[in-house]
Amino acid sequence: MATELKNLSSYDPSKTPCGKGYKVGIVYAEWNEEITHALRDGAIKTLCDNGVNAEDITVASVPGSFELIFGASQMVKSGKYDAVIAIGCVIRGDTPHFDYICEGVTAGLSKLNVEYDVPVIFGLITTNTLLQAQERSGGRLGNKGDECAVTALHMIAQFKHQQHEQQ
Ligand code: DLZ
Repeated sequence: MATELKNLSSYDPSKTPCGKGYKVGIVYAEWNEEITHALRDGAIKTLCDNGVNAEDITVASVPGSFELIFGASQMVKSGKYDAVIAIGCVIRGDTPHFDYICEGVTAGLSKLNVEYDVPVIFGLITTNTLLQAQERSGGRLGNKGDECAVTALHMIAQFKHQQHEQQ
């Protein structure tokens, strides 16, 4: 994430689609909850600030980031949502576990994006330190949850109608 150059919370509201009537699923991991709860709350606030009704947002938790794949998959397959935001935080430790989780989640969420017609937004923070994660979850570099929410709105606005026309 080249976020030293871009605050994750900065977006132009005048260029952000209104989310009225959009249905959004959010799945977040409880691992590193200090970070993921802040990301989740940022995403919810930004969706609501841009017109999404609170009752049109469904939130589910999973134990760790690896389970985001299953959680997002269930939401996508339910057919209830126009977009799904997957939120997690993986902090590098002393073992290669970090790499396996990051690669697994990235591949799993990517597969969903290719195989289904519901955009899955990548809200996984992958950092070397807790401080770097804090900086990206409401700290110095903004909140990646905000960025995910705005991305979801753009993806829905861009593709929802096209899909309905194809059906
Ligand atoms: C096991 C593990 C480790 C070491 N680190 C993290 C992490 O930094 N962030 C995270 O979201 N989850 C971590 N996990 C848990 C895995 O994602 C997963 O929940 C377990 O391996 C069980 O499948």
